[in-house]
Amino acid sequence: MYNVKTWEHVFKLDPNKEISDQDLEKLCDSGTDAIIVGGTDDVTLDGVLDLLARVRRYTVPVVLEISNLDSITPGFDFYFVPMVLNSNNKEWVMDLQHQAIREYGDIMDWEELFVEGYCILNEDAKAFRHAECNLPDHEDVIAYARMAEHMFKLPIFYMEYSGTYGDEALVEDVKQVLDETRLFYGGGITSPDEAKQMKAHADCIIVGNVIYDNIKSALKTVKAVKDNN
Ligand code: 1GP
Repeated sequence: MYNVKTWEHVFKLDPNKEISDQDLEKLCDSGTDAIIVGGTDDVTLDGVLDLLARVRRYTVPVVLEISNLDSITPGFDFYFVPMVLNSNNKEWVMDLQHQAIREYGDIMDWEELFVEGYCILNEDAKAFRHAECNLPDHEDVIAYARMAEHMFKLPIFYMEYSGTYGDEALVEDVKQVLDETRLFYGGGITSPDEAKQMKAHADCIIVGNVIYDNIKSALKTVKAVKDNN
């Protein structure tokens, strides 16, 4: 069985974006640790099922990052559930999760479920507005990370800069306060150098947009991370 705790590199595919079979094959066979299916806008069950079926042809583990109740489906290896720690609206912290468990609690395999303590740090990201976030300062982020590890015992703390390259010094400082909780970093990684730099601090980096903008650079981020060991 796959061990999420050892993952270092993950590609995130948006079910609302087109990807060719050739590019998908390259991503799945790249040596990445997993493929996450997830997005913010117009995530539909059809889009999720289409990607699930296409990624399933390969051996790479595939994860559904749940963005809405309508697009949840069986068949994934894991389900990642975002809990947006810096949202102003309790809905994104626990109410959607509560509804999902009300609906699917009887059939859930709890071993497949991982809660991600999300901290969304790019004010211009769609997810930031969508989840009604406030922008935390340095000390706020450190405190969210500590809450994730010591209060909520979350397996993952996710620094989400979606669309922009984040603050390396902050990622480094967050890593210092995490021990059991894995630090995921995502946002604006477009080159092997950026991948390497963020991976120097984060346990796992998530590569998204560049897949659609420059597949060659996207693929190079895998080797950059794996060679760093
Ligand atoms: C998005 O963190 C991921 O949820 C990756 O971000 O799309 O900017 O690479 P990018």
